[in-house]
Amino acid sequence: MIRILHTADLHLGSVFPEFYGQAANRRADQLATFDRIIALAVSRQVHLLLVAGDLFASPWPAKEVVDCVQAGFKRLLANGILPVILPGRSDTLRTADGVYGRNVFENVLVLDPHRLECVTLDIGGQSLHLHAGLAEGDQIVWPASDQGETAGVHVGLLHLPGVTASDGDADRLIESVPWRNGKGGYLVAGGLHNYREWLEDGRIVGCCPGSPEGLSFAEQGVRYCVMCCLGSGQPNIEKLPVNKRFFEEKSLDVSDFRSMKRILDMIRSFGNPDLLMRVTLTGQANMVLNTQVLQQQAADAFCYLEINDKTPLLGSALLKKLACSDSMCSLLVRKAQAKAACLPVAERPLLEEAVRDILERCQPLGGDQ
Ligand SMILES: [Mn+2]
Repeated sequence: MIRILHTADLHLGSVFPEFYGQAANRRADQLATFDRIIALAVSRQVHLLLVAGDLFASPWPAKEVVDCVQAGFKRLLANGILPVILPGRSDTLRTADGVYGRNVFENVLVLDPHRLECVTLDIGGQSLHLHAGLAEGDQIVWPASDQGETAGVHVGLLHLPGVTASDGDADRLIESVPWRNGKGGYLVAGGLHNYREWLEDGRIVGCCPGSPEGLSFAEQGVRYCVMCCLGSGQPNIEKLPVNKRFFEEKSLDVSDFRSMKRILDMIRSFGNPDLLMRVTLTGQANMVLNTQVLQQQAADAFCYLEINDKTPLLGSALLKKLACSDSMCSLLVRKAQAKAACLPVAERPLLEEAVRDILERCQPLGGDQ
């Protein structure tokens, strides 16, 4: 039995410009997740760790990132585990001075997809053929050989183009795997940032584990690397959770909340230091919501918090009430409503944003306390 642990799309050293103060912490999380993958490879006593592209976020990762990866690979090699890397789009080999061209990873097998390589390894007397495929545009090219016929286990490595490729596109690409009709073949894929597996007649023929540490709100929930056992029978896979933190999105209908304090308490009740959370406020608010104040006062309950206010303002029952009141804001509200009525629909959000901004300042804590 050949045991393989495979991952892809770690994007170590990502810049994370959208996460403000959390960017450095996220980079540390990524390295912690990389270490967890190394530890899993060791504890599961695999023969190979395969990375199907985008190990690094760029071909020129920072020294501390390279140091951490070097240390991890050394640990694997000391345990008789071979690291195999297929460069991806982010850490392409096509850059002369890139990380893979500097001989920094001794005894690590780096496959060049542009060379259409097929490498055969001897794993405890069993032949393992590693085929590095190249996905470009809407085509995949595989090394030309009599691969389907050669005895042993066949594993293809492929970095698929575009994280946004639709399921159908990916399926169509996968259909081109030349040894898929042979026995024991398996495809290790990267490039899709969320988990995907491909079955044929109930038998697993390939798997893309997704990013092991989410990079954005498009990569939510538990993240995995995949353990695969290959031998004479069907491949057998196991999903192993590896992520340090979790992305999650929630929508909160605020129609029944009478104060900002209540909304704040509710958002805080979702809190978890391992959560990168996006809360979207919906419904009809009973007060002018100040998302900045909510965000500031709830942020410490999360690793990262983002609040989006999608409640309507101009035209809401709240503003109708405000327009008729004798408060300082009523004149502003009436003028804004009159202005909105003659503005093209596309320009109303800007006006709404301006009115919201002013009203927030007039009523910083809003509603009944
Ligand atoms: Mn990627």
